[in-house]
Amino acid sequence: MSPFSRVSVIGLGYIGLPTAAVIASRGVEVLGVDVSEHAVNTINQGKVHIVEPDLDMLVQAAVTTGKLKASLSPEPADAFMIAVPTPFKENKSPDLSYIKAALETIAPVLVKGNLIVLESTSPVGTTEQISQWLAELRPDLTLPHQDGEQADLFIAHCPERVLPGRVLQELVSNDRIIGGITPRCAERAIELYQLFVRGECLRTTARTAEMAKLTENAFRDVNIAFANELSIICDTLKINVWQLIKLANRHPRVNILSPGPGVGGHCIAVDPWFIVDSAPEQAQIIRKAREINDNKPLYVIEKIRQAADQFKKPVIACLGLAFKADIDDLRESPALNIAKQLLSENIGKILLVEPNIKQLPAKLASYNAELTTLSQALEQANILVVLVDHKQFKSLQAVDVATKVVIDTRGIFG
Ligand code: SAJ
Repeated sequence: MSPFSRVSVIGLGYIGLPTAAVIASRGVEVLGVDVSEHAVNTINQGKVHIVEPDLDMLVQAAVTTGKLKASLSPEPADAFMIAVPTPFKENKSPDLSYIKAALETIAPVLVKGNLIVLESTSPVGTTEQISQWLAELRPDLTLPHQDGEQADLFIAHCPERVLPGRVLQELVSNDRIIGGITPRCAERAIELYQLFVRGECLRTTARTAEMAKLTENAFRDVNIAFANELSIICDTLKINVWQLIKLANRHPRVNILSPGPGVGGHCIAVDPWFIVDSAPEQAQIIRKAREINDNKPLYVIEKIRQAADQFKKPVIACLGLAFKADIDDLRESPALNIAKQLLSENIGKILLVEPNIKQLPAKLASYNAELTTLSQALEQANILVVLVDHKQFKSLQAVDVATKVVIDTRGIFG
């Protein structure tokens, strides 16, 4: 018999809600807890407040069968999964305040034998810190950082690793790294994940699990920085970077990623800073990669300024605002920031094309900007800036843009 008849998920965002719904779909009772009344009410109506393929159907089914409920306040459960944001502060040091607030919320309902799993991407040492915080919040319970395998509570880290746009498949099929403060903590967490994960559950320590997740995203960031640096070098040397990468990637041990207008989203542009913060002297390539990727949007803006200088009345169409292809997610999007900067500079008429959204975000509202269709943009613009490789843009032919100056940051025209 599974020791988990009731699971509570704290934080019902891009990770917590899909996780809660998948566990509920396995017949386990799930209580999701969130601070947002809007999120809680929406979920209890069987609807979703975030966009992710098929999530709406899964949540509706889980709520209809009564297995998934959302609430503003916690209740007792066998396991608590914490999936709250871990942003960084102004000085790029990690902000763990959401984790601390989640612990303060659940502390009163914890009982001996409970498992607490941290899913949020976190700096090394956070899981141990959770154990220390819980010791302060519940002095009547024993914790694994002090009492080891004899402790009343089990605490582990199992970092989320799903790719936005493929969350429901990857939640089930990805291997999971599960790090316990003690080996039994990890074993207990593995039992929980085996309720819904088909991939392998790999046991390690909490610190290694924390570092593994940061390493995965820093690895990708460094590789994207390499591609972005290459694109700037190739501009200088008048070489087509896309053709160059295609050729170099024919080597059996070379696999260069794609340059772009910068790195967006809530993960890759954030997590490497946690490594830099923990080991500032040693983390040299990782820091430099972050800087290179953060500077890429400025380079793109400069290219657009130079193109605009060639026209009396520049009309600049920005193709795409999302942080990557074929999603509606504008969080930390370099494309959105580039568009915002252009609007603020008054360098010409700016047309914004984003087929995946119906309304512009508030961030752009103050500029009197409007969403434009792709065909309107093609009619009106003399400069086209490809910022996202959405499928609608990839179907454009060279003849469609033959009369325009094209700044193609994603290589859709090769
Ligand atoms: N990008 C490029 N060039 C590339 C690949 C990506 O410029 O060749 C850009 C994208 O356009 C985007 C950003 O990088 O702006 C990040 O996109 P992504 O697809 O690389 O990653 P995310 O942020 O959607 O998800 C990542 C994933 N991590 C890895 O692939 C190592 C995912 O598995 C993690 O779960 C997620 O971060 C997370 O939550 O940490």
